[in-house]
Amino acid sequence: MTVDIATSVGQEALELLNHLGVHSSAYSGGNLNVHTPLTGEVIAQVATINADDATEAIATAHAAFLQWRIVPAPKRGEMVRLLGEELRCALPVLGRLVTIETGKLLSEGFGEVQEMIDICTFAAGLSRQLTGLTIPSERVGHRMMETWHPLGVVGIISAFNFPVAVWAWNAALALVCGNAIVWKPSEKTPLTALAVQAIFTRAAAKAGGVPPGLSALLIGDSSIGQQLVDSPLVPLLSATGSTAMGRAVGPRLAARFARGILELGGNNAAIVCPSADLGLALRAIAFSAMGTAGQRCTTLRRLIVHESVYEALIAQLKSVYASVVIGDPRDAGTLVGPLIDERSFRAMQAALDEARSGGATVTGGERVSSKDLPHAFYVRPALVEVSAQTGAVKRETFAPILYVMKYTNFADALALHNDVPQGLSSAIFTLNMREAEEFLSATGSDCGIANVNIGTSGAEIGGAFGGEKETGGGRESGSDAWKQYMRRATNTINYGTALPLAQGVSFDID
Ligand code: UN1
Repeated sequence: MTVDIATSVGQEALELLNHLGVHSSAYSGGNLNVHTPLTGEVIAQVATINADDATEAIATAHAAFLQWRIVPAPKRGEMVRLLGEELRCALPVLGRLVTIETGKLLSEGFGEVQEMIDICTFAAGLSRQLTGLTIPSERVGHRMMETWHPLGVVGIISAFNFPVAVWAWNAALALVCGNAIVWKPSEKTPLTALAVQAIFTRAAAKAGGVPPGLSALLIGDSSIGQQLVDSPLVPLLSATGSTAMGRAVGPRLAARFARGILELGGNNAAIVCPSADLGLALRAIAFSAMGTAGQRCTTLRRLIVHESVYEALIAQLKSVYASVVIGDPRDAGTLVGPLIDERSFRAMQAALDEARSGGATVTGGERVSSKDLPHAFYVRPALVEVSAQTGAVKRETFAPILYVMKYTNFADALALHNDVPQGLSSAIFTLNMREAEEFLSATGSDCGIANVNIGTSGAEIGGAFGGEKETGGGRESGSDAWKQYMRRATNTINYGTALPLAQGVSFDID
């Protein structure tokens, strides 16, 4: 099989950037080569920022924060609503640019921008609901309450695979909460970041009253990320990436008592029970395991199947894996686009070799390329049948590899499910309510996301997103994730004339 890329991807990317209002000086003649995974060619050269410029941008963002925090929250929400409106207009163009820069399917590129719009809608509504509690006081003539205040500059470090949606999760909440934002995107995806910054600038101009530098974009290497990690002007850093990155970032944040929202590696599993609707499970597994070429944090990486349905399900999966269309993600029939780069391809092959030498049976996983595209890495997704959960099965390899295991007892399946260092997303396929409820209970899945009869990926923005264990413990997006972006104050007000002390303590100076 070969992959055929007809039109010039580079030319298309430049047209999209131009359409989105990014000036050509931002993406030509710079020192950072930007490759498209569709062909592997260099499509732009972006200038990176130096340490002094980054320091200045953080200081300017702090100054902007001091003004933004006194803008009433619903007015801040109006700005975010306008950001959502700009994104709505930009959706087809920005979505296409996401596809060209990351290799995800067009519908996934559009979906990513939709996710940005959705969080803006959520945050705009939230701007009128940043509510605290009124708490009964134990003292006569006293009232207690809780208030939520803006925090400061929020640093955002994002990964290549969701280059703009994860920024939006953080940006939309941080902004309505009264904070400034400073963003270091992945070096692999600066073009979509430039486009989003241009969109933000338009929304801010429409809103009016937005202080300059409220949202800064810092394109640079990991040293720029480290500046965000270490800056005393950044009280909260939200970082998405590998567990190794989180291990480096976490202690440095802790050393200066800064907050971190860490969204790190996942090793997500699904259990398929005897009563499962196998047709539905098959579709869910296919999307979760092969979608985005296995490059989501939430990608399904382990499948734990009851022995009674194992043969039937694996046979069907094998035929789906063998026939799935791999190719140009801009084409309507394609379901699997390219891996981001050669490094990712090598990591996939290394994991498959390790599994093979451990006795696993590997179906698929080979490179699917044309002679004309030596620098693009298209692969057939791999199904790997293993008898034990060891070695590579316990690691996250950011590629479309699905390890398949058989189980006999439900308790063993649950134990296997939880016996990995990561804890992001999980799913069970069953029509048995006891199994479903146990999976969701305190003794069930140990992940931040646990689903019934849907796959592990493709979460909506309304819920809190994040996971446990080596996934880092952070929560972004919906529910009450906004609280992390604010400073909580507990207030006690004495409206009486006496001064009773709490816990009945007496301290009489007369
Ligand atoms: C990620 O891969 O970092 O739930 C985010 C999902 C998407 C977000 C993934 N909504 O798959």
